Amino acid sequence: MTSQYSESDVTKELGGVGIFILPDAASVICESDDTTKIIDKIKNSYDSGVTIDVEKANNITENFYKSENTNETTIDEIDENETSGSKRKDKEDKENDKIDKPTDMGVSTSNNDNDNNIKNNEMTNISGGNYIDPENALDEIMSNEKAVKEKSKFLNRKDTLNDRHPELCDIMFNRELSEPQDRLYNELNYKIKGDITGESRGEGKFSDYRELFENRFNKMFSLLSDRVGRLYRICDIDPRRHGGEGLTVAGIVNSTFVSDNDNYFIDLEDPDTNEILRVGWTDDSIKEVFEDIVTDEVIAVRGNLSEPDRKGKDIGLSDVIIWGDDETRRGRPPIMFPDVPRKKSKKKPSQNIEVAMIGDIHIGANEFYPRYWNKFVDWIRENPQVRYIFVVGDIVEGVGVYPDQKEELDIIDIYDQYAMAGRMFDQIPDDVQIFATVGNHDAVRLAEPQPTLDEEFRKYFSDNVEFVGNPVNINLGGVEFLMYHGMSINAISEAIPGLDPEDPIPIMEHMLKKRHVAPIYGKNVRLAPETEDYLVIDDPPDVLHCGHVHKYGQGSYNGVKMINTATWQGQTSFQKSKGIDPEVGYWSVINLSTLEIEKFVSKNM
Ligand code: D5M
Ligand code: FE
Ligand code: ZN
Repeated sequence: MTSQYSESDVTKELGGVGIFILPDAASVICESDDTTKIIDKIKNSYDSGVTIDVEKANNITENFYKSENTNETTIDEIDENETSGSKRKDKEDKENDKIDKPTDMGVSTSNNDNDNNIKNNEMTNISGGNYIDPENALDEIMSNEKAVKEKSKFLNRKDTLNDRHPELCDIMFNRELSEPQDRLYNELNYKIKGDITGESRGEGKFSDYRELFENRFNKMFSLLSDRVGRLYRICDIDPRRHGGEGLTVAGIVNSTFVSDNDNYFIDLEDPDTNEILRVGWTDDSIKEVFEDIVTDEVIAVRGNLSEPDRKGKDIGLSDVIIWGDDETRRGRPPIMFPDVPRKKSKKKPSQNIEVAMIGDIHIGANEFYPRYWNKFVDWIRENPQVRYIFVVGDIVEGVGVYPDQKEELDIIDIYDQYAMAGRMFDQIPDDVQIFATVGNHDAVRLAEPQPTLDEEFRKYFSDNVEFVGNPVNINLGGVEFLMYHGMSINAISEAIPGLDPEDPIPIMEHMLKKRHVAPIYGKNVRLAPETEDYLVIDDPPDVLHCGHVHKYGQGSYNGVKMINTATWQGQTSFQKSKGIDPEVGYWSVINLSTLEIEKFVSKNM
């Protein structure tokens, strides 16, 4: 009987559970009568989800081909080198480091710390080995002491971090920790909403973008309608019937421009028909609010529709223009953003439970500050009123996020970065619940909304860590948090005069006014073509928590508290070239009963 499996089936099967196998070995397995059994056996001997370094996979694969007595692999040498070379390396050493990118088979990036490793493409001497029955070879591999040792090394990646990153581990884990205090209050009920994780529906087609913008428009139209009596869509306007009338119309901002005569114009678009309606102002008084408008957002404008100056059946929207009003009437300005209403106070928890907020930890970066982190851990352990921690993404520094990033990496393996994060979070008492979202440095898609980390990274964290997508709404005992990493902050600050990413709060205020965390499509923000716009702020939160710009900020707008939690990473050379001067080692604490916020700074502790 010949196997119905092909080589690529085998690599896919095993790659799917994180086990790397070279095509040559796959073909040997395929030659067996009982391919399925062999695959199962391999899967079962490595717990599902275990990832094996390319280097280790090579060792195993090599064993498929060789009888016991030919050319032993270099595991011993590797171990030796890993231990002796385990000091934190200096810059020159780092230049020799190689970062293996994960392959599409789900293979781990390997920590190729030395040149003795057998590399993927450098498998030699295969044909020189004695071919043996694959099933026997497999038994042999699985009983091979060294292979078992290697396996346990991966299962215990967290425990073996000391070997690979001794200096960092020494600072954070080899120190006397204070006894954690019993937490003062019981847990609260919580509810997570607006998380794309597991809900992604877009298929990446262009038509999905149409659906995304229709959905955005519909959500905003309904928010704006609440504040305006009769609100028109552009496609509802008939120039012959409505010419000369005063009306309020909502549309997506296609573009804005100021004419040579200093008139202000907005081209509004209907998402269904793509029809454009031009709105203009001749008076300077509109300038300030006009400058706050960005492309792709949804606004409403009020004015008078002109009479078309020709007659005929083919009269369309391009024959008319709305001349906008200059004045606010009955509390309604001539240009309206969906905005958040002034908050009425809602029922809050009566106990003084506190939530700590942090972000942009950038574990794995040279510039990460472990001693500042220790201050935070100690403070949490010693403050029993804190029951929750929110983490706003960029948990790790990641790998390959920008050109030449590896020069600035202390931990060059993404799995080790998350394993380190897991160890660090383990020092937070179990009864402190952590909610963590992701940012542009984390190992998830860059396009927003971002789903949360896969299990292959989440497995390094204890049960008190709940991973969520970006953005996300978390209702904690009646208090609504909106966590959004903040990738759009740069784009918004570039689009609106007078804003500066070093001062994130006024920018976050625009998110609230626009009821959207990333209103501009393009620039440095990638939007995923989902069929629903998860980035719309459906319900105004009590607290908007962002990060990304590595600057601390705290403020309030119409009763919504805004926090930007700075970073745990010092200035990188990239940031230096851009003139970004980060604030390192900050956390905010909010009291759920009073919504009062306090700022803490590690270096002052
Ligand atoms: O972002 C850290 C800081 O660097 C933040 O101020 C944004 C800025 N940044 C990040 N990427 C870019 C690009 N591509 N251009 C300009 N400025 C950028 P972090 O996400 O931690 O790298
Ligand atoms: Fe960051
Ligand atoms: Zn970021």
